[in-house]
Amino acid sequence: MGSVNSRGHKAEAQVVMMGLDSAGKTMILYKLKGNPLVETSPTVGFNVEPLESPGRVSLILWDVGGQPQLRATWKDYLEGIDILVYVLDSTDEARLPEAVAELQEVLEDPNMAGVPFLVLANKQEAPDALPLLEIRNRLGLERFQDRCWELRACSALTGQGLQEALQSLRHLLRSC
Ligand SMILES: Nc1nc2c(ncn2[C@@H]2O[C@H](COP(=O)(O)OP(=O)(O)OP(=O)(O)O)[C@@H](O)[C@H]2O)c(=O)[nH]1
Ligand SMILES: [Mg+2]
Repeated sequence: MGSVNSRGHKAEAQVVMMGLDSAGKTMILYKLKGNPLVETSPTVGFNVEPLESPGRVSLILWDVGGQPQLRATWKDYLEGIDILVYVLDSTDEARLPEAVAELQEVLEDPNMAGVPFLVLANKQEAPDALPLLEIRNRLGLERFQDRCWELRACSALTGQGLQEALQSLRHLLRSC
């Protein structure tokens, strides 16, 4: 997937965003697009939007619904993927083990071999958000030792950390 420009570099990268329901994927997508949503409803299927950035690789961002009954379809979005963005709800400590288990399952898909990923710890502006360091520990670094990945804090509500997340995406796409 993805077209190639005249210098042989990919001109377009397919970015697939996954994570448990209510993690904030759809809010992130539209905040990045510059059309922030006041309210969202659970995504059934997916949203897809281009993120233009003159002179650089443009990103096609797929936002896939995360409700339990939709997760069996996640593997259908992994063919030809250039990078995975996995969104965590930093306030949902109870479901963090479930979120990590689902990420692990995605990473085991054959289409994910050699594909870098970015974990976004969203809702960081919330007073009850787990700190990034805590999330890093709970993710279990040793699990991903042989992979190219980054972890970033963000808030789709305030926009905090989203530009840095884009920088991480570009860095991972360039160097992995
Ligand atoms: N406090 C806070 N709430 C957020 C943030 N991002 C999203 N939310 C809220 O979390 C809820 C779920 O957001 P969505 O973007 O619909 O979540 P989703 O990951 O797309 O969920 P599915 O489509 O079901 O997979 C909504 O009520 C949002 O307002 C954030 O950064 N901070
Ligand atoms: Mg959604």
